[in-house]
Amino acid sequence: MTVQYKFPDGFWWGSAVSATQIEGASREGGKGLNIWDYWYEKEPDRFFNGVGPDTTSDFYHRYKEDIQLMKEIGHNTFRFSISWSRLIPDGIGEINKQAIQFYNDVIDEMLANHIKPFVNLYHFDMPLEMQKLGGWESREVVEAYARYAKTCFTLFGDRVKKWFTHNEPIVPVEGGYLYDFHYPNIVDFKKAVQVAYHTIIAHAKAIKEFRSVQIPNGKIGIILNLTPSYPRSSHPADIKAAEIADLFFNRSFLDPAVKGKYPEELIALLKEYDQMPEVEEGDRELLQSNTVDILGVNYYQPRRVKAKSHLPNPESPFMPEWFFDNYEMPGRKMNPYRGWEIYEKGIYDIMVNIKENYDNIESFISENGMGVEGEERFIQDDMINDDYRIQFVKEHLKWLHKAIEEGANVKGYHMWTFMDNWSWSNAYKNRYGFISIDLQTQKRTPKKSAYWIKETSQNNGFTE
Ligand code: BGP
Repeated sequence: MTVQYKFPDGFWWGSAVSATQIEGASREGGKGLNIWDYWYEKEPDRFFNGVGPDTTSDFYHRYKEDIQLMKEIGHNTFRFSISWSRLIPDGIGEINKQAIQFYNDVIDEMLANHIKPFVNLYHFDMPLEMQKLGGWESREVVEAYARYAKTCFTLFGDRVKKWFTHNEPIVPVEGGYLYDFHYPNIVDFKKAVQVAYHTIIAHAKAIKEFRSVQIPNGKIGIILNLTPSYPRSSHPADIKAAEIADLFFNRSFLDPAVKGKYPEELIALLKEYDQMPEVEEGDRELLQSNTVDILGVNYYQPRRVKAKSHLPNPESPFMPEWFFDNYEMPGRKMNPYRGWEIYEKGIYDIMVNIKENYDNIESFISENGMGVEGEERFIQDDMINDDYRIQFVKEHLKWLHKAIEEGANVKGYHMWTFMDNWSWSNAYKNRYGFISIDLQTQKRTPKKSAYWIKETSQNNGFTE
């Protein structure tokens, strides 16, 4: 059969999840609390319909059934995260044997079904005891994380060959320290910079541990949400606004992770506004000598910006938005449920940028997807007919295919997400999965897109 959009041999087809969003069992199996368990206890109203992270999609108990479904829909790879507070309940002390057993079982079950595990170490889920020390504000927590990372490599590295230090590390910075959508709900740019800096130092230390453990054929990377910054116009002020947004939200992690150093322009800007973080001797060398082997790219939406129309209030908290205004492009295509623009070409622009400016490092799409509210509207013959999701994936894959044809070193495409899961404050509002979940019974039912992805992975591509 001739396939119109054919992907390279061995292309990784799969999906991604994170521990807090699917495991449930938040107080079972010896797990310690993390900031989500704690924040929900404190402020349940900040979560959609008051639904918290305690049960989520119950993967902790149903992983066998879920892995069977993954196999059935053609996954050859799957990314999950280890919950730091499950493995080391207080973040630094004793290792929880039940957690070792659980993650061993998940990994073994995946391998027995020919699904390669991609494992991420940190997905927004700071152990509560570590947050009490200041979370990423604290250098002590950086050290604890490096120990946790080493523990994971040692325990699971015989079977797990793809490792990731962080998922979207800019998000806890934005959510927890700038825009009030993650615990600890602080608004303080200088702390945000410190948190971002410590996250990348922790990342480099984990890579150093990884190299010393020496996992045969092992690779380590980071997963970044790259949001291309498009200026409203070619006016120099708009272009400058877009460049600054790019520095803050993309290059702040992309450059140190891939190139081992921060962009000069970012350092100059932070110095000018007296917002530099505290650094320690040896940090620069640490970053330089511990760059990634592989880059995961999460892509959902572009960022459109324009030059500021008004000067910022000098009395207000210093913010990235002191340098640009967000721009609503007329006629933009929206996902109204999530409030995110859909711009498929963005995926291509990111890959061209990585090819041209980041040494064409090995990469893959580690998340892309579409959250839709009220999907039961689309049920026909007991199945959600999510044609909009199939369309969304196709259009993104076409652009990805074009980037690959032009030489981008892209090895796979993972969807967010495998089955409907709990989202950080939206809980189960928007559904993203190939598999739907009935929250009352936890029954899993493949959506139409599950059958589509199965065929696409089997054919290693698709025809329009
Ligand atoms: C990414 C995160 C995921 C996931 C996804 C969808 O930023 O890595 O954890 O949640 O976005 O976003 P949301 O759940 O906020 O709709």
